[in-house]
Amino acid sequence: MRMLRGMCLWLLAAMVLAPVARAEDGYRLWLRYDALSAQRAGAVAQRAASITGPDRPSAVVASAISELQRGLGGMLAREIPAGTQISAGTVILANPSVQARLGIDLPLSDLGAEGYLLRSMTLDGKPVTVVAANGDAGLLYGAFALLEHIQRGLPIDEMNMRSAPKLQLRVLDHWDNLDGSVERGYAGQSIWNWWTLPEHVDPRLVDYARANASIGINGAVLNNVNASALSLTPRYIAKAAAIADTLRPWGMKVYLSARFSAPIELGGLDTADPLDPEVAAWWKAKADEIYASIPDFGGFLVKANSEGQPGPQDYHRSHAEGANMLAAAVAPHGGIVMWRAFVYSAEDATDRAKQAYAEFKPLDGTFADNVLLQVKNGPIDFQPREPFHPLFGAMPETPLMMEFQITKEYLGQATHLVYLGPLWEEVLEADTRRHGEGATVAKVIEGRYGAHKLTGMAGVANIGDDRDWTGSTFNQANWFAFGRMAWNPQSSARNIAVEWAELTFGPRDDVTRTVLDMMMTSREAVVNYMTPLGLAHQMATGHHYGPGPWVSDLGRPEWNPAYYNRADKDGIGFDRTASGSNAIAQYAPPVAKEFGDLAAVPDRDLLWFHHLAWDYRMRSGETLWQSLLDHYQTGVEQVQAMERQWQSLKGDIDPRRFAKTADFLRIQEKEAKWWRDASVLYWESVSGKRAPEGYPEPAHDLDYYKALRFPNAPGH
Ligand code: BDP
Repeated sequence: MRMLRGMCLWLLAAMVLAPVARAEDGYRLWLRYDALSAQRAGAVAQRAASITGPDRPSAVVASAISELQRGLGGMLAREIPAGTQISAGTVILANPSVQARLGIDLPLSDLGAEGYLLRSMTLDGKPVTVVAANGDAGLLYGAFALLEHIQRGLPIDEMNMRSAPKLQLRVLDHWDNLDGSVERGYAGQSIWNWWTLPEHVDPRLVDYARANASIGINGAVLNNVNASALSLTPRYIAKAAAIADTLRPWGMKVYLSARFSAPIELGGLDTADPLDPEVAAWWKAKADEIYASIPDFGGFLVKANSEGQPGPQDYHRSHAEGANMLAAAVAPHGGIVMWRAFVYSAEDATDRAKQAYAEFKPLDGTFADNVLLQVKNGPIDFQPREPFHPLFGAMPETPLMMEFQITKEYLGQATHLVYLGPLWEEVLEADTRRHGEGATVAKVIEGRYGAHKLTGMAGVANIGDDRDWTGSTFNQANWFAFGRMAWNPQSSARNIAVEWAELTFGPRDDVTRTVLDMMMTSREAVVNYMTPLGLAHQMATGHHYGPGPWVSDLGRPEWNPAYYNRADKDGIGFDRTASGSNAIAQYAPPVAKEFGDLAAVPDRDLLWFHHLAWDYRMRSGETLWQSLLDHYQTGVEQVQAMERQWQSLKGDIDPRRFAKTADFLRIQEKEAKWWRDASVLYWESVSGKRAPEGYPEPAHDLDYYKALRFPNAPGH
């Protein structure tokens, strides 16, 4: 007993004396700013230990200063003074007038308003670090770049870096509903505390804005594309304005998804016809009202005539007529409209993959100057793999904005570890062949081929009120990578993964190598165990979580996995060549030729474009059947390898983040097997083929998998 008491006292003393390490729960994302080693801190302090900047810092510059104080303060474990003094180790935030005052003249002409330059210099014999930019946002982004550089352990005494965004609008689309739920959200509830806004703004929103600013994101659409008209009422405009006030000092604008029928629902009109003068006037007044509360309101995002949403076609008007009417309402205030190209119709029996192109291509050149067409990366819907959307490159007179999905609706949602960088890179690197060779999707969205001015990228956010924001540590990498790709669509997914890993787990080569390897395999793994060889949309109904290749009884044909796999006794795959839906004809001729030719089409897109016999001989010499089986099994093995790799980091990663990832990888392994077994059983049942001896035995029979239901799956 005495001994026990002695031990307790000792424990208590140890707890009081030793600072209790803060549990690493992922909240800090990649902005961790942990204390550096004494040696490193000493070196950093010689270049970055105090701050000065413009005489009267704007709110955005004040954010840059506060972030430098927070970041350097954490890493150097001391207070970081900010003032007018320049001494050895001052970080100088230099806009053109600060430069003029100090007699420095760094070349800023190609940096635009948001680009920055970082330079180690000596001023009056004092070593300093200059963050130079034309505008406040550039100073903010430069401050974050400096902090990142230090966090990654890179030398700071010979810095000479410059960077400017290649796209103007770098926007998160939140599919958040006003009741706090998030469509396709797997990280908890919405971070917008709609109910208590505007009086109470959750301080978490500042951290949200910081995180976005750190990766160059400059806008957020606050509400779901399946929009409620309520978000346009005075009550909700006031709430949005409070959010805008919170995000503005971090260089971010807010946007709203607009419900096209709002003039009826809110305005009491009996039509929402875009050519009706009363309708146009209603929207104009609505825009004026919004701008009175949010002077820098970004504009509207619109999902129209898609999946039951109202739109101009309800009045036999075109998408352009609808978009242009809204564009006219926001134009006097400098606002824009992001009009989504994600449309397919219930009445139209055409291959769904063809419908958006068919709808929008003829409208090229008819949109107002302040409209961007927001196009999903592939022609169907955020699948683990799709070929690039044929609209890219096909509408030279219209600014096309990329829409990626950061939340992993069809890729295992929050639990599966899938780094999306390689998926996005694959699309951005794809050569549209529309403007000669090398006209990649990246260059198309950078606006290289048209006279239009606007450029942008949107990412459907994976953020919720979970403590770690995104439901898992590795999902944070997708938010991070989106920001990087939106800043520069020609970024390398691998480099981004390295940056993220170093910031997230600390710059340790062995850890980074392992994490990088896991990340770079993860996307191919999910393709292998869910939808190999160009299959798509095999997910079960509604929640889109597990496998459902057998589903064929839904209200609309193109909602059914069976519509996409077309599997029967004779073969599998969707014929999109000239003998089938001829969707390939929507691509530039050299691309169409490649996709249409069995000798040229990449294996990864094979069944997207071709319907083939189960015994079709692949280039590898295997039959298609054998190849499919191999891919499913490879996917499972890749997940198992990720698990082993992660376990090898035990002790190198803080316990909480380690354990959660380990648990999630176990779930992923179990579910990868589920995908393999359910899919293979179903293909066996339609083809009459059997997996060879030695192939993993499924844990259950097909009926078992068919009977699984998940009424409470999140995000649905
Ligand atoms: C699909 C989602 C659905 C979205 C739709 C969209 O399943 O929840 O509303 O896309 O992008 O992927 O509008």
